[in-house]
Amino acid sequence: MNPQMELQESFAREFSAVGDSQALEALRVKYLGKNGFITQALANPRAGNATPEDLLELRKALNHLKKNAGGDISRRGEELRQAEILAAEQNAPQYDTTLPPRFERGSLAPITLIQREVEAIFERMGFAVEDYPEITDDYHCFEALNIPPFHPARDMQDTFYLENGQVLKTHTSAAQNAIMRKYGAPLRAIFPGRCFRNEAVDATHDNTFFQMEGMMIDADISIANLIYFMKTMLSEVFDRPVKVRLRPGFFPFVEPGFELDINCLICGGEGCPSCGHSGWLELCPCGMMHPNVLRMGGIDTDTYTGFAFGLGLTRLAMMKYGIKDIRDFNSGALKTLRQFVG
Ligand code: FA5
Repeated sequence: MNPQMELQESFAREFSAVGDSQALEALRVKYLGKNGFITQALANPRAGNATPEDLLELRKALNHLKKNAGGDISRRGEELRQAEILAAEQNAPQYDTTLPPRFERGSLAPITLIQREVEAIFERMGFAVEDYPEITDDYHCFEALNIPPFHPARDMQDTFYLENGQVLKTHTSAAQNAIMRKYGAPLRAIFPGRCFRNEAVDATHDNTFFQMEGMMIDADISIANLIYFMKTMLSEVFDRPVKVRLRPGFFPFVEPGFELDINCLICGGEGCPSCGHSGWLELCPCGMMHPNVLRMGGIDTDTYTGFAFGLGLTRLAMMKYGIKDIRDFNSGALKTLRQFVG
């Protein structure tokens, strides 16, 4: 028998005995690997005292064998792989998907809870809820709010600048211009959002916190309207009359401007670390929108006036849920957050 016939027979015999991928791979290496029988036979065909024509024929036959063996191996390999996957699936542990989960149940974050509550209150009063990006530009965050470059009011809101010159918004007021341009007057909208400031962190200040801005523009809007909406919102949030105080406050985008403080509900006004020992918590600066801001938003100031407020949503959540330290919100303080599961 010539070497090609011998190899063909022994390959066929061993191939038919293969039962799994490992054995198949071993067979492939044995016949077709670098030192495999067929590879070696092709590299060095020996056929007694064969003529060059015989050797040529032998090479052809060996190449044919190599091609067939390779094809057989890859077809069988695919069959074995499929069978092995099926067997693994059948042997995998079976899960009863109707069983209740064994992991701990989560909850909505306190900020989300308070945000939804305040949104619902304002929606009932006819306000639209708007969204605005966290990354904005200098124009929207400052200039369109009557804060030109180098205005000292910028010092109060040091922020994080991106390499392309954009900024992380320091306050939700950054959306005022875009919303005025989008809707024109008359307008009632609130826009919650995450704000960022480069400032020292303590029990009431974080570098990342939430605000909720509100804006109402119409004919004859006055401070009385502003006070009415603020009081209604706060007494609904706290389910009782809340003591508030208005102080004059300076913000270049309102005139007149106020600071609306609420009596600290954690210490009842006695003074504690949560209110900086003052008994009051600065919650909601507000004021009548500055005519420059209205005009930059495309509003006709002969016909319309408006008020705006910037509610500290994270601080409101602290008051409502008795969370003493603002750092608990972003630090994954499970002891605090677990209270909201239920
Ligand atoms: C502003 O951001 C103005 N844009 C608010 C405004 C809107 C005024 C419309 C007038 C008209 P202020 O920097 O004071 O103002 O922040 C508003 C509220 O956000 C604060 O009262 C406070 O409740 C909250 N706040 C501010 N800085 C922080 C901070 N670092 N951590 C947590 N809450 C903060």
